[in-house]
Order: sequence, then C-alpha cells, then structure tokens
Amino acid sequence: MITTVATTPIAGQKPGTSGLRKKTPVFMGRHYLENFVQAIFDVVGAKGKTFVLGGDGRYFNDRAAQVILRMAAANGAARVIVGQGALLSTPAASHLIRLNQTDGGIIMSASHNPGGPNEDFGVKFNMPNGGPAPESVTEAMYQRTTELAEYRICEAQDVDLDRIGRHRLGEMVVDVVDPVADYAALMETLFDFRAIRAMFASGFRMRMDSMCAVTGPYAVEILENRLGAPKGTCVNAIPLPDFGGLHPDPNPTWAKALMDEMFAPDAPDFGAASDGDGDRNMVVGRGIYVSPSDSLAVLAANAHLAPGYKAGLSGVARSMPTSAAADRVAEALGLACYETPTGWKFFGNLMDAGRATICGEESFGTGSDHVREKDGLWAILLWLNILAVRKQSVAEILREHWAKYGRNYYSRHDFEAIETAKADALFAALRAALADLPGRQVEGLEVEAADDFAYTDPVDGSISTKQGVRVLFKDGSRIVFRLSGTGTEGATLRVYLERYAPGPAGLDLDAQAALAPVVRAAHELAGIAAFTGRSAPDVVT
Ligand code: VG1
Ligand code: CO
Repeated sequence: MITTVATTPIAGQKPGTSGLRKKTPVFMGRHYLENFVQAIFDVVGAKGKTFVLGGDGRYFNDRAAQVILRMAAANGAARVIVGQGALLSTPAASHLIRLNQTDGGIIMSASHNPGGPNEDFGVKFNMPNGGPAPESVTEAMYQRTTELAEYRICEAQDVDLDRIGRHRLGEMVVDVVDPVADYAALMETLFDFRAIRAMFASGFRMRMDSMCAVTGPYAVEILENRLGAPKGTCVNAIPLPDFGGLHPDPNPTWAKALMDEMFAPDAPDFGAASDGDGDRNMVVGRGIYVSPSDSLAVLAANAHLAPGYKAGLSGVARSMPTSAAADRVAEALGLACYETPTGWKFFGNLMDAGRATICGEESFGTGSDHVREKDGLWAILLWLNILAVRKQSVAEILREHWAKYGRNYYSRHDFEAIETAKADALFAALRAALADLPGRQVEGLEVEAADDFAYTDPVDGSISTKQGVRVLFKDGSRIVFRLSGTGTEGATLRVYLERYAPGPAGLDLDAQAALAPVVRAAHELAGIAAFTGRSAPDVVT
C-alpha cells in the first residue's frame, strides 16, 4: 500500500561538504528524514532504478534504513542492495554501487562526528560512478526541499535486514548482502596479500583501532582472518550506535589511546585507525606520527610496489588545504598534480577521466580510483604492502622521503562551535583585506599573494568559488582559513598551516615548533582572538 503524505518544506536541509548532517533529534523529527529522501528521489528519479543502501551503524541507522526502503519502494525503485544490518562503510558502498552498476546509493552517516540520541546523524547520496553527488545535484536536492508538498511511503512491516538473501517490499526487491565480502575481494586484487601475510607471520605487530565504528568487521576479516595478523590486532572492532561515547575521528586527539600505545617503549611496528564510516585513516609508526599530507606523498611515491598500481599512476590530486608534499612527488615522477576544493566529490571527475589515480586530503582521507570515495582500510593496506616490500620501519621510510623531497611541516588548528555571526565577521574582514596583503610583513614573513580559492573543474568546467582564503608567503609558507561544512553546532574555523624545509635539514624538528611563526602570523592576520574570543584551538592535528 503506497501512501502519499502531505508535508511542508523544512528549512535548512542543505547538504554540506559531505551530505546533509544534523543533530539526531532533528533527523528524527516529524517528516525530516522523509522530506530529504523524497527530495533525493525527486531529483535523481527512482522509477525502475537500483540503489545501494547502508550506513555506519550509528544510532537511528537501523530505523532510517527501513524508512528509506519503504520510500524507495513507494517511489517505484526496482531493487535496493543493502548491507546486512544496514551496515556499509562509505568505501564499501561506493564499491557496491560500481560493482553492480547501480543508479547510485544512499549512505547514512555523519562520518567522524559522534553518534547517539543527542549527537549527529547524516544522509548522503552517491552517484552511479560511486562518488558523492556533485554540487549541482546537492543544490537541486536542497531546492527541492524548499518546495516539497508531499512524500511517498509504503505501509509495510520492516524488512529483516539481518538475514542475508532476497526479500521483497511491495514490488521492490531488497537484496541483503554481506557488507564485507565484495570489498575484501577488491582489496585482494590491489595488494600483495601473500607478502603482507609473510610479514605478519615473521612477527610484525600492528594495532588497528576501528574506534567502535563501521570498519571493525572489515578489519577483522581482512587483517586477522585473511592476512593472519594475531587475534586482538583489531581493537574497538564492534560497531556501536554511540561509538562507545567517543568521537570516531582518527586523529591524535581522539585516537589518543592508539597514540599512547605507539609511543610507549614496547609499541607495535604499525598503528592505524579509521573513522565512523571508514573513509578516513590515521597511520602511526613506532614512535612516529605520519601526517595525512605526508602519508599521501609517501603513498604516491611508493604505490607502484603494490600489484594494483605497478603500472604507475595517471596523476595525483589533493585538496587545496592539503600540504604540497604530494606535489613534489608528482613533479619527480612527471605526473600531473591537481589542487581541488575540500571534499571528495571534486576528485571523482578527475578519476573518471583517468587523470588521477591517487587522491588525498589533509583531513585523514586518502584513496584511489578503485572506488570513488576516500578509503581508510585501503590506505592502511597500501602502507602494509609498502612496509612488506621495503622491509623498513615507518620512521625509516618517512626520513628517507623527507631527505629526498624536503619536508612540508604541516598542521591544522580547529576552533570549534564559534558563534556563526562571529565567524562570518572574521571572514568578511579577511576577505576585505585580501588585496592589501601582498608585500605585508608579519612575524618575519612577507606575504607574496593572497586570494579566495576558486576552482574550475578541468573535466566539466563547473566553477566553485569561496573555497578558502589562502595567504602565501615569499619563503613558501602558507596559511589557509576555511569554515567547516560538516559541523552541526555553530561554525568551525579551520586554520591550515604549512612551511617547507628543503632537503634533510631539520628532519627532527617538531611540526608545531617549526610552524610557530606561521601560527602567530595566522592569529595576527585574521584577528582570531578579537573576532572569536578564542586564543587557542580546540583540536590540533
Ligand atoms: C571535513 C574535512 C574534509 C572532508 C570532509 C568529509 O570537511 O575537512 O576534508 O572531505 O570533512 O569527511 P569540513 O567541511 O568540515 O572541513 V568525512 O570522513 O565526513 O566523509
Ligand atoms: Co568519514
């Protein structure tokens, strides 16, 4: 029985960097999820189509899945492929969309944001290429939410999403699949599992922290069952609706237990963590942290050591705020290097056009054209493959890398939950001053150029403006100011700091110490304390 429910538009259903993200009670509010899902189907069309559905297992994931299935059926979809228990990591969903040549997919996730009845929930739509919907599509969805008058939903019982196999919901087929199997098979095609297995067999020790989020089952199956890592290598491996009350955000602040272990005297050889929906990764060696920008550069420089990339890369891409470490590798390898706005959706066109194989962001995201999302476990497995072939420690690999390419000291300082009006005022002042910045001396650094980053997509020509204020200094240092597009409380100011040191000089300098003058310059240029009342960041990565 299909019911058409009268509704009215709900303000603010505007997707951000990565889908629509709101507090869970907002999402659970009357017609909230339904309106947005109807807007998705109205824009992409559902009749006769096949979609993938899954999420990161956070609170409300299971019930939202049932609503989305009933609405897909009512809107005429032919088939939905759902991960068992309504679970799918973001990269696994991207893979299933591509593998089954579907018409796209809906992923329920607020990524690294905390989950629970009073935390965050999110919904994002991915395109038939497996990648996040581009701005033109998310903008159309938003427009649709402002004019909706009704949505369609089936009256039916819940589908048993715990039972693998074929189910029916009205006329629609629901195929419940193992969320891990196809993804694990894909990883076996890319990496030298035999070499990694031999490394574990010879006593290599690793700690994989899934942060009580979705990669737990993937990590146990791939690392412990298929690669022979000792039982217990994977910790926090059971996805919990509230992620154990923690932030499932793999960075030194939120993955502190892993950091402590990796810096202890009896640390394992390798540590890694992933986020809520499994698309982010953090990598740590014994006693050494790998910044995501450096990780991207090392992966690009060594990818040919893995079977899936032995023919070399077609190109490399990074988000604008990510450090230029990858650019130096691309230059040395004679590869094209692209600089895109923040958010994975900008990499998809480059990958589809065969222009970039490996892409990365400073926010702990790296991936390749095996899917159209960043992929936490993929990055961890590529690191393992490199370690197995080079037979060196993470520290040795990093040091050799810096000695060859020089080092891009890098850090991001986040100022969270600022009043939106104050953040807007800061940016208004900063943008107004841009033209006067070149030539100005600040903290011993001379500004060479300053702009508001705009991007013209080299494939489809679409233009994205206001993607972050960049201040470039004569000595190659750089500051980027940007407002987060994924937060659910006030505004988050992100300040991205970078300084380049050529050659082996200063290899052991701590990044924060190396960046101290750049940090002071950032505070002075943007008047952070004056506008926001904050003198120190909440999170430093
Ligand atoms: C953040 C990161 C960005 C990333 C996005 C989604 O966005 O900075 O690099 O692509 O999260 O990551 P913002 O707008 O808050 O800076 V996730 O793991 O949500 O899919
Ligand atoms: Co994520």
